[in-house]
Amino acid sequence: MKLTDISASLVLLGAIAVTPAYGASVSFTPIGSQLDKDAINDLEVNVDDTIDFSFVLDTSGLTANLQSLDLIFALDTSELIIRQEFRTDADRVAFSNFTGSLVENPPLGIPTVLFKRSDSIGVSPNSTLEISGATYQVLPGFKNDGLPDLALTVSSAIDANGIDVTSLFNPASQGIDVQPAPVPETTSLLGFLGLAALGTSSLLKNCSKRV
Ligand SMILES: [Ca+2]
Ligand SMILES: [Ca+2]
Repeated sequence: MKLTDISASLVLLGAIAVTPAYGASVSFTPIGSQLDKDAINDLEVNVDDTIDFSFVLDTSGLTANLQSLDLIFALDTSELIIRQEFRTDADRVAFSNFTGSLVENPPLGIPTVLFKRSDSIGVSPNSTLEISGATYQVLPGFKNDGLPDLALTVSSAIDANGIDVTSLFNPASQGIDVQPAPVPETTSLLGFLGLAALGTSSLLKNCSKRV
């Protein structure tokens, strides 16, 4: 996949639901769940919660070693602050070359980094390895806006034969929206307000009787 395709991939993120992976994938946990009507998976959290994420590479279905892997990683730093991010020892062994560079004019409008991994040997097919981990903390003002707060896209994958195997990674993208607990339904909120009003009026009546 070319860099010019990145925008299209990321724009599609919000509409892609996470499906069980039977082939190659790069995915993160927790995957969240569907808590509302927008397509992106959600994670219900509170301010100051810390969330530990684990990022896993699965090379199932490839026919030759994976020698090059480019990942686009976006984080909404207005909702999540980085407490720690690290590569695992397994990742360092598997990919001796590693770079990270900021993507200019990120399509989602949130800080986005292109991480490139490569190695002369790489990772054999049908392997699973945790490549990185991170801890993020929820910032005040986080919201349910149906947009990814954390998004991961496989932008390029090349095997030992020089074949572009990017399309074998499924899903190609994963995202999650951290959000607060749902607010009460409008009807029950109105009911509550009605009861409150009744309570106020009877209180006033009682007061006026005493006067
Ligand atoms: Ca959702
Ligand atoms: Ca959010």
